[in-house]
Amino acid sequence: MIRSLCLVLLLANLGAVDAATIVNHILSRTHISLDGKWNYIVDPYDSGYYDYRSQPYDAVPQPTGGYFQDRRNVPATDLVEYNFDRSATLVVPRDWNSQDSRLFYYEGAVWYRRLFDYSAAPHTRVFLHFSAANYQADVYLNGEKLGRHTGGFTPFDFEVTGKLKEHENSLVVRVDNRRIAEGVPTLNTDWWNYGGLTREVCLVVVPETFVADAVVQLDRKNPAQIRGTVQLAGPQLQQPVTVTVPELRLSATVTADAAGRAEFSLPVDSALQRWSPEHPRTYEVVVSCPTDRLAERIGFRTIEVRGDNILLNGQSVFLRGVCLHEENPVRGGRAYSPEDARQLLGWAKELNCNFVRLAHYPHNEYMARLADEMGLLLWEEIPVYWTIHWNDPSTLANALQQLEELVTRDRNRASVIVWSVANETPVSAERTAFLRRLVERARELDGTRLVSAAMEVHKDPADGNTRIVEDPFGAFTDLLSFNEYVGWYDGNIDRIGKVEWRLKYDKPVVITEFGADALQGLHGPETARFTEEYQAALYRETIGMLRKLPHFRGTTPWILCDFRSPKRNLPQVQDGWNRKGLVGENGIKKSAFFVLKGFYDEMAGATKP
Ligand code: GCB
Repeated sequence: MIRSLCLVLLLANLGAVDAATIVNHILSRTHISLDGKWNYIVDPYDSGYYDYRSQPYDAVPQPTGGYFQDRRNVPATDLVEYNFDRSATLVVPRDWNSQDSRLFYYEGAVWYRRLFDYSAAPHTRVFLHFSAANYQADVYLNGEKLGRHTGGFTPFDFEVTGKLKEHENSLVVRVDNRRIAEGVPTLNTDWWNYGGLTREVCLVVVPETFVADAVVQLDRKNPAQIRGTVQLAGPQLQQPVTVTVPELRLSATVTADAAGRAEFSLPVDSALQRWSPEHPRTYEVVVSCPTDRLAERIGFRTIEVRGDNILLNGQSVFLRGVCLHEENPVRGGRAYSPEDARQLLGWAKELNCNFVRLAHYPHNEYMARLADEMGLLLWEEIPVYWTIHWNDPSTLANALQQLEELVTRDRNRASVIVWSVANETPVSAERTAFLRRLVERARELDGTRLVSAAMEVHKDPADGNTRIVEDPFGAFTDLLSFNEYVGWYDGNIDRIGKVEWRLKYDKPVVITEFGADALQGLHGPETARFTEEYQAALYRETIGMLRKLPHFRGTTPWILCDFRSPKRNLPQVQDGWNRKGLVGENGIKKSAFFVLKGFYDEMAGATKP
């Protein structure tokens, strides 16, 4: 579905994105794929972007150079020092690091170029859609700059109606993955900074007036009705809009207002089967108007917090979770495909999870769609990670933009129950104000889900065994969710049994990380770091401790699979990998996998630990 123009103008006002309109839910639309082999030029000195006085070539009306021009068949008399036609190719979608060994550690600019034909159909509009590009993308079509997008994990697009030729359109994208201090994330993270066109690129063709967005949910306050909004875009806005759920014989027709917006509600009765991990039932929902039709499968459920309980469809649920990075450890590189999603979520299912934390940034759209189908609840997050620039308005604007792009993409997914706005951020008034703005925005965009963040634990200076969670930001979240590393960064395993917890808030407690590094196949005594035995013992002890923790309602241990991190340099053990996975880089499960599975098998029958 394609988002409304007004939202885009709002984004433009934030100064974070130039995109003309956002195409969303492309998987439910007919689209023309531009995936496959793209020619590429590695440009570490930005020679294709700046002239020798460091002025961008694309900033003046008569550019004198720049790779975006894609000069081809150049006469021998002309001086042109690049040639896409003679350059090698990279596959899109995929990160560049795992396709060309010279690019393994590369952080900088790479120019991508794709040629394609297009036959325009009358009375249609065309959007060029990117499912993600890390981190900044400058996009040019036939020598014209379409715009720039900042943020590595969310979709964006540009309207290209009237700009396409029948033959050999030249699409050039400069992708720059340099880490920047004021970015989201900032310079320092514990994951690999994969660069490139990491997700699909396509053309989406829609009618002149089209369904730009449709939000369809079970009403949180009154679950006897499905409620939603439809947004039309185009010249004929005041049209009738019909929403139907054919399997339930539900239908409502409303007329969109002058701004193209329509609100609807559908009464539901006992025939509606609620979506849940045990019964992941979805229904086809069709949104149509005289000029357009859109259909997608949507599940209906409620999620809320009452006291220290998390209620799914009004029933208490214990979250048997695990964290995931968007990485395929066995093949190497960013996960990007439905098959990758199936492998990762399949392991989570084997653990007997009903919940997955997609850390630390928005994962590809297949994850949430497959989670809907497989019956996994999701925690989705934006990369407000560690110590970003809390006082920089452009950092906040960028974080808000990434949040909007994520929420707008996934708010019809029944699997998603939590929007997380941050991970392990240091307490300060500026930080709390920044995060509160994100919470407010998440609630404005979607009033039906929980909002939280992974917070930190502090030590009681007066008592070496007491750990405190008192972050003032906890007053604004629905869950008391925090990461703890007692037994790994905080003492040895023997400390775990001695720890006393002081939690400031009476909210459902979800431990969003605990864990220990272990090299798959490295064995030794339980006291020896990096052995499978140490990791398994830490899991056993931690589970014992958590069972006694007041308000304990779920956990997502760190992490399902080993993942690459340039911070992890211990030879013969880490070699550039964070080894806290329950599954090794070879796809083999470590002992701790089975310890956690044992706990989850037991919890699957219970609602309280
Ligand atoms: C954390 C971070 C996570 C790291 C993990 C670790 O607290 O949230 O991103 O990878 O610890 O392994 O240290």
